[in-house]
Amino acid sequence: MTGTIQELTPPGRGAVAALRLNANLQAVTEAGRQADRSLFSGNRYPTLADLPLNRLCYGNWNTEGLVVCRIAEDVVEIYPHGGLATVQQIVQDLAACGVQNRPRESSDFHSIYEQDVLKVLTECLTTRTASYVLQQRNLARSFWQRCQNGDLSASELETANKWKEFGRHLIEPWNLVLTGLPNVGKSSMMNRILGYERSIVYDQPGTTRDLLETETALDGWPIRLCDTAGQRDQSSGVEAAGIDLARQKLQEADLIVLLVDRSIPLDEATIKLMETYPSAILVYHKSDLPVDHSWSGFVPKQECCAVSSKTQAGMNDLMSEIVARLIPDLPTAEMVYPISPLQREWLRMRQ
Ligand SMILES: Nc1nc2c(ncn2[C@@H]2O[C@H](COP(=O)(O)OP(=O)(O)OP(=O)(O)O)[C@@H](O)[C@H]2O)c(=O)[nH]1
Ligand SMILES: [Mg+2]
Repeated sequence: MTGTIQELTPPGRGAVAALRLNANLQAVTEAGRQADRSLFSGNRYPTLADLPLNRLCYGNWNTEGLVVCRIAEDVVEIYPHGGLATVQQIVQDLAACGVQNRPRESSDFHSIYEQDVLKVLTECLTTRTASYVLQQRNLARSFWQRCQNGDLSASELETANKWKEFGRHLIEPWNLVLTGLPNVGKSSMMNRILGYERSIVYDQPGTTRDLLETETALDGWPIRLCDTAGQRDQSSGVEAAGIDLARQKLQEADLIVLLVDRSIPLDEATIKLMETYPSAILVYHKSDLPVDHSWSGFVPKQECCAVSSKTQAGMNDLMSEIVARLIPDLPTAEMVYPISPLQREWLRMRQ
């Protein structure tokens, strides 16, 4: 039995996938019966061999609903939903019938480039980041071709390197980690930023034990927000393990938000935290409560925002500050920079 099956859509997430089967459909159907594989079965047209020409036909492949269209005597296009498992199942079932998997057309630079960018596009989490990927798709093709040939100027290389991290974050969220002593309101702030109750809030210290990560978007930028166990030295068991995890997470953070509660006396543990994270955004939390007198005259090193998760006062300013710190600058419309691991590798080879 000869014949080929080819994936037409690039790998990655998508609503619909497309595959093209090129084979004698009668022979494939017969081979399917012998191999005990349930290939296509339609409501009106029971097997692939029964399909009429140029008509979209609904049916099932195993248990998955899909659409097929016979576009020539020996050619059927198959449109399952875009999950990887279904596509693999179709390819495997046909392989069991002797149909070969033909690689995607990817031999020339343009199709490699196009597939790579389309994969990035399917991984974008927001329309804002997708608009940057689309801009690069049209702008950067000749740039990357010249990069292959070693024809980039020093200033082009410099620009590409400068915006490399920005390009990476178009599909990888920035890591934002909340920290502070127990009970300062980290979980309350997490819920306020997200707009729903993700994290347990309770009036006793030591409530959050594990890391709680959730993806969200601020101003159209993808952010992985992490709530952590409150840091205190006299802890043991599960709580101490949670604090260890929190400290590791803080090392990987792109930005730390350090919360302090000025309604209670300023103590050594709070001062130590402020010294440990000098580049954090410092949040004077629970700003709806009166400030304890021990804070008078205290001037921290960090930028600070007064915020109340209870009344939401200061919340918008804090969100703007987070975005300004993570993305202080934007590339202009004519700048080219890498947006995928493959493009970063192309750039690395030219350094
Ligand atoms: N007045 C006031 N109370 C708040 C505010 N934010 C949180 N709280 C209260 O502070 C207490 C602790 O809040 P959490 O959000 O659980 O604090 P946490 O920092 O996550 O605590 P741990 O997980 O134990 O480290 C709760 O009783 C909250 O209702 C605020 O802005 N103003
Ligand atoms: Mg908590």
